Amino acid sequence: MKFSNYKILIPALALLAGSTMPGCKPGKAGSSVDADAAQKVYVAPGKYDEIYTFMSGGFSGQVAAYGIPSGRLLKVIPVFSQNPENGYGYSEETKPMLNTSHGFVAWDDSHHPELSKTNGEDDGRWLFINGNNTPRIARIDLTTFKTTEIIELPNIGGNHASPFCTENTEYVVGNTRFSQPLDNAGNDVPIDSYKKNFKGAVSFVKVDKETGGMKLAFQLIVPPFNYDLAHAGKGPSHDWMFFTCYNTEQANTLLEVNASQRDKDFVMAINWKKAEELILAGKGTKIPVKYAHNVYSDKTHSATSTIEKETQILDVTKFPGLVYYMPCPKSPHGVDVTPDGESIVASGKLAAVIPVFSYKKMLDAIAKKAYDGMIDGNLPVLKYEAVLRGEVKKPGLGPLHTEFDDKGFAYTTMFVSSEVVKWKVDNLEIIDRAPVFYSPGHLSIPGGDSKKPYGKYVIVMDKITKDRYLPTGPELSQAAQLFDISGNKMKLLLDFPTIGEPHYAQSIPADKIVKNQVKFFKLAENTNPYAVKSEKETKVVRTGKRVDVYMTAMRSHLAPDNIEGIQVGDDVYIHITNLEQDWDVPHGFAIKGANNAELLIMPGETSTLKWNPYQQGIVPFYCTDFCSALHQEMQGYFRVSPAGSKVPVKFSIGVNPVTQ
Ligand code: K7E
Ligand code: CUA
Repeated sequence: MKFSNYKILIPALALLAGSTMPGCKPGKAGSSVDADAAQKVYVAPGKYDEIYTFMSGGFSGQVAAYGIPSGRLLKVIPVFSQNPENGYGYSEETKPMLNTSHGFVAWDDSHHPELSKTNGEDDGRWLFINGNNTPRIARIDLTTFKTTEIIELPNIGGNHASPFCTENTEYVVGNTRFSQPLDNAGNDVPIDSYKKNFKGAVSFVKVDKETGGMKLAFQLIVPPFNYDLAHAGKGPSHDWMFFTCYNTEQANTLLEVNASQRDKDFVMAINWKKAEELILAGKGTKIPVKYAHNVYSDKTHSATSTIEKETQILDVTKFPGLVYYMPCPKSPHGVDVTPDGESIVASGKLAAVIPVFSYKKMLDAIAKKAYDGMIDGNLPVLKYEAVLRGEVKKPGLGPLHTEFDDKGFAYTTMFVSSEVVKWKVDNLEIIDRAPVFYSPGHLSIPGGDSKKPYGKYVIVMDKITKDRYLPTGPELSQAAQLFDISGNKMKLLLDFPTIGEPHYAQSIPADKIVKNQVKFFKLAENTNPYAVKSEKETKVVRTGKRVDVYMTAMRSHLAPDNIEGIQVGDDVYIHITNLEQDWDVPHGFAIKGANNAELLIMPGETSTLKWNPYQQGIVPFYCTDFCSALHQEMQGYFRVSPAGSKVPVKFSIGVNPVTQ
């Protein structure tokens, strides 16, 4: 979301909210930082941070892991974008991770990291994240910090309301931002036939309890609104999932104006348990689709990509009791469920209040049929007053997202008035507001969307940072701001720039992750077909125009390091096994002039670089990671001869090969 989208809205908002613009564009924060702030974020050299924060990279397509409270960047985890830094999406083993029904798509826009949950609590096993542009959900294994699975979602456009976990990670769920005709339903239609031909589809991806493996279980076909965000119920509301909808006007052009007409849009409530039962009872309809399912193995150290051909759908208009709509002012964005699962908070970007819906009242309204009309004939709209627990009054301008602490408070970001507002969940009274710099999107409290928030900090992610950091030309970084929320008043502690544009982040106490870390891969368990387990096994094999180089890396040499008999026009596959069996000893590999990135090979892993030599000559290669005192010696040469040359294939290390 870019600030420019809001330029037109600001006058409208000012009208809506009266003239009060609390906290709008305050001056520098210098004076509002306490003297002990530095001490609170100082993590001494050699000490660990208390919290991991996983921040989406937005248009970088990746995830960044930070330590909190220091704000130190620990790692960029490549997910949807190729990453030349370690060869993700460049090596033969990882290329299949970025395969889709559209072919190789080496970029995406990632917004919402979601930690896996057990009993509504973050369990530190996996991190899911959405690809917004070419709809996908990825799973990162938090024992290795590697992306190990990506599943594409058919029938949708803009996988934005995604991926949100149910209470025990039974499903990760995603919904469409850009409704569209279903993939195979004769979709060459006029765009202005939107209301008739376009649909939304909610994807329920089943997650295996043991392995985390994902499977597209079913999709619910829903009215063609723009579905923006979601959260699952928990505790009493376990069976339900809540989605914000905007563009309930069903406009297909100039949404800036045409999707801001109605006073209220909706929160859509789906009884996913009931949908699951219907599917199990065989009520789903199988339809042909095409989507990729990519899985990475830590044993073969490679990914496979399978194109799946079918999904099951349920048209919600045919099954009463599945879907209800709660009216929500106005163009709602975030929807968040309180830790007790009793209240649903929806933030209307253009609304002057924050409505808080009651789950109990929703059930009552359903039982009493307190309806305010129907959508598509038989999808009930519940009466606003019947489902409302109350409104947070005068919260500020442009409420977007809410998280919760462990003491009964909620924290909501205000995009337009650039502040975080703290309010009490039980009586909806505002008790504090803090300026942020500037235009916050999401915020993250450790465990803040779970049943058991850890509290202590809130990290607010800001879109605009002009005047906050040393300038870097026209493009300035986005930022995160860390607040101490242990006391009554929020206290700003720290600012730090981020990777890409962070939308959401999730944060978790470090001990839930540290104890499960994989330090290296066991060589004995490496089943990559091109692995070699010792230098003795290294070889170079020509098969027609294909040459396979089976190479090893070990401090401080690559074996073999003199290779001849390569020819112009060959497809050369260099398979490198890192023989090290120790923590933190990767080796790198790069070839002069190769139209590819380097590889970074973890201990015990095998990784393959494809190279097409196009001219004759001597071509050096080397290790790119300063791995030992003799790292600079870790190098070698290829000899490339003309196509059809008589130079035989030869490889060696430690001797000068005889030239013929
Ligand atoms: Cu508010 Cu994509 Cu979750 Cu950005 S979204 S901020
Ligand atoms: Cu291996 Cu440098």
